[in-house]
Amino acid sequence: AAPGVLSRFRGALVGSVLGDCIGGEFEGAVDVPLDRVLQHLGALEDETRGDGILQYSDDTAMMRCVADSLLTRMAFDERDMARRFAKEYNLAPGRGYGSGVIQVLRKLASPHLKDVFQPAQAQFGGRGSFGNGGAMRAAPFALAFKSRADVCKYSRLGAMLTHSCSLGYNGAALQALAVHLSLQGALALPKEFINKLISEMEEMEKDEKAQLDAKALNLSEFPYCSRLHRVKELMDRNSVSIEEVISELGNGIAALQSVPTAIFCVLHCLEPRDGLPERFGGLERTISYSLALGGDTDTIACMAGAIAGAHYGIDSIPQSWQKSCEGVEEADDLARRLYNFYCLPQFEE
Ligand code: R7I
Ligand code: MG
Ligand code: MG
Repeated sequence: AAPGVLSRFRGALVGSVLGDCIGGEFEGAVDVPLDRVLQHLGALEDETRGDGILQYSDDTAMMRCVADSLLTRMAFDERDMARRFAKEYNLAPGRGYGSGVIQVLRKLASPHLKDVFQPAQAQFGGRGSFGNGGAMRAAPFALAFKSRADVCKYSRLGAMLTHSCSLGYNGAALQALAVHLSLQGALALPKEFINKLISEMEEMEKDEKAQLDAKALNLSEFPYCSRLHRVKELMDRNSVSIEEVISELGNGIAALQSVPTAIFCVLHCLEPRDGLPERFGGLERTISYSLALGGDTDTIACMAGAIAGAHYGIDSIPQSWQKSCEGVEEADDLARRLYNFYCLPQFEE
């Protein structure tokens, strides 16, 4: 039976934390053989290792800030969210933040700051960051807002607090939309799922700023759309090698090289795959496969984990995996509270 809505909400945030914690092991690795991935996952079943042994990184730290802010303010409040990012960074600066975003987080801590979007705009010579830091924390927007338009609007604004390049904030919107559709069960029809994402991104990438950024960075005119078309082509193929996925879609720290990749991981793992244990369910396959790509593994697994968790629900996630990861209980609690918020009648369209 298809999971219920609450189970999907919990699966989304817990799946996201799991991807971050489990994927951290291989972040930045060039070549990750599948046996090493399976060995790493096998060790999670060892009960002598202790609870919460795998720590979360900036991906989860910032996702929690997003969720906390939306719940406390019961709306998107950019000043509140910015303050939480800055405070979280100050409390735990060693969580593996991107090297550029640190400067933004320091500026956001200033009580004299008038425009909270300004520090992000000063990054990388004034174009802003195209890193995947906006996308990695975007899932809670899909749990807080009902309409597709609101999910897009607020996930983009939330990303703009640190990422003012359109590739950065449009990547965040793509990730939030993928979670939004998955929560609604849209992955039951994978072709329609990818087509919906493409048509949403066509609208987003028509925007003047998006066109200017794409040109300045020497990309095609509709960079996300063209990657999503490649995802679609890869979906149609019987066998795809890891090398092809990396060369067609990327596995890097830029949002463009990681959000479509995470979406592909989910779609590819809807079915059993060679090399992955038969006992694995879809979420386990998705996270294992994301790790085997190497590169920005914590973030790709975190984004894929959120989309997959929203599809398969919380009961698909092994207890041993949940126990091994720091911050799972907190994520589960945030998901339950976001569910209650989502269900409030005054937020009906
Ligand atoms: O995007 P961001 O928050 O980093 C997130 C990543 C995730 O993988 C996390 O797990 C963590 O490891 O970091 O942080 P940014 O510093 O904004 O961007 C990340 C990196 O992307 C930067 O340090 C740059 O190397 C690169 N980058 C750019 N390089 C050149 N020009 C981002 N934008 C640019 C750019 O415009
Ligand atoms: Mg990280
Ligand atoms: Mg990362």
